[in-house]
Amino acid sequence: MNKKYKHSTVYQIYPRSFCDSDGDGVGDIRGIISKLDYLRDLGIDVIWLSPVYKSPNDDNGYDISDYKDIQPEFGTMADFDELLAAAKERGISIIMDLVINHTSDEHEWFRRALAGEEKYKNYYIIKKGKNGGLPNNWGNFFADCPWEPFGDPANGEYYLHLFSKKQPDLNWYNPEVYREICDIMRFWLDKGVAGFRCDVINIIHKRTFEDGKRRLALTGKEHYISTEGTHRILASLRRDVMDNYDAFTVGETVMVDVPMARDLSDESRRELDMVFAFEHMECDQIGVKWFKTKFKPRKLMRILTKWQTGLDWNTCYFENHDQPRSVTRFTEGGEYRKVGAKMLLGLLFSLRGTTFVYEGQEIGMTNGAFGSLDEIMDIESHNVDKMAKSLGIVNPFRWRLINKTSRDNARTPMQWNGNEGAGFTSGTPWLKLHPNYKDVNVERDLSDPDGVIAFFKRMNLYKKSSDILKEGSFRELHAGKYVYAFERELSGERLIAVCNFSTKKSNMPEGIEGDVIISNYPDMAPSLRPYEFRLISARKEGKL
Ligand code: ISL
Repeated sequence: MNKKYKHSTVYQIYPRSFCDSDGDGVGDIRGIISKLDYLRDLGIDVIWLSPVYKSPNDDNGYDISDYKDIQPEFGTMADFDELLAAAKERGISIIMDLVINHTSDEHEWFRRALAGEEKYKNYYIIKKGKNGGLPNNWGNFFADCPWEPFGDPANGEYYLHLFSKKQPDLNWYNPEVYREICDIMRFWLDKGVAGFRCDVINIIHKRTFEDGKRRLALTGKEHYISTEGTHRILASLRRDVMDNYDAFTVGETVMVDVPMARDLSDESRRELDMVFAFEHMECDQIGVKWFKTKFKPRKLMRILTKWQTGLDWNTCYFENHDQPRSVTRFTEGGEYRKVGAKMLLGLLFSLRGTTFVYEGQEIGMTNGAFGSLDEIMDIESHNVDKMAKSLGIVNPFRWRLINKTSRDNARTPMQWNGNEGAGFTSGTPWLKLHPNYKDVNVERDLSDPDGVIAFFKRMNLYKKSSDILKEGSFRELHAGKYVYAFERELSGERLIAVCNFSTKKSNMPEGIEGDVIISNYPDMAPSLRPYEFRLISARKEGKL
């Protein structure tokens, strides 16, 4: 584990939606530079920058056409260098998004492959169809078919794309691909970036291309989730590249269980520093991620406890650019939005692990307010609509499904102030602003001593100053229908976090005594109020 970043607070920026400096409706690098003081004041140590590389934007930058250039709508390489330097001046490091499972089909490698250059054909996974059909029966992450004819369909060749058809998967069996990626990583590390968030990193190596076991979604996944091949590649990348820069890596690892996550981040294996697991993000879904069901707090508590006790070190996060907003998912929102957002932040900062927050979470931004699919830009949502339609699901139902789960819920422009454009842009935003920006915005929240940001800062500062929160062990004390309580302990000193996931009052679990150090209510009461959070310094003699 890279100790330098272990206790950092990491803030994810989705550049398209963060701040637009030139009025084209799309966030950009100069916009980010203009907000660095704000991030420093929040106590942010590291920025995770979602992709800013050149891209045709089929998947908002996760389809890269040039890994060593900047997307023109985000600015120039000079802007990027300035951002890096300006962040450094403020003590903020930057990690880049490393997307190496696939490139864009507009990347030069894929173009040259299509033009018939064998060398580049071997950069991708191109297979002959079987018996007049597809090469295998695999599923696709974006509700599509993962095989697309490669060049002239008459040739009967297909390329694999586990995401959009404009995102062909790279062939990690080819040592040339490995060398190219090492070169790209060195390019950014030489500039001074601190490391990488590695996109879907545990699926890069496919063990075989045989048919998979039939499933509702992602048939074939057993052939590529966390394979030994991926472990080998990660260990090599660490040895050949990361170690020379003391770089930090956090892997986005999909569909991992605790043992898999442990193997990917275990210190002795020297692969990734830490991983993002998803089980807690699935606590309100039935099977496939596109079917959300009613949130049951106890399920979230069980999963959190399982991971807190199962791994020595976790990434703690409730939001990112792929997930609906936590305050909408895990609280009733509305009149409880502010107190609920604070409760979730209190919980997040009290867990053992590195804290990751997503832009807007610090003011309790909510899911977008979209009226129909026309207002949604995300390719995944459009594919889900097509798939649901082909299954005969009629429209009010399709829309209900998509509206709840769309990744665009997290991608609405950042709400900086109550002026037209929300301080995000002077032009027309690329994605519909949430109309609640007049109430929910940074300027207004900052001017409120009881605002979400003020609470964020308190928790963030407290965690940085508390060895118990930083290094203490984790023990669940109570996981009821609504109330979650756990203890963090270090050398006999104990802190207890208590959360009420209800709009109603709840009793404090028995046996918890001590002084409240931080709470999201201004005063004390015998029972827990709606969405109340308390961080308690436990009396040493207290029985638990
Ligand atoms: O979106 C998801 C959950 O709703 C995930 O299934 C997601 O597709 C998966 O976690 C992979 O995400 C990453 O790779 C994708 C990209 O679209 C996502 O934005 C990125 O975070 C392909 O590069």
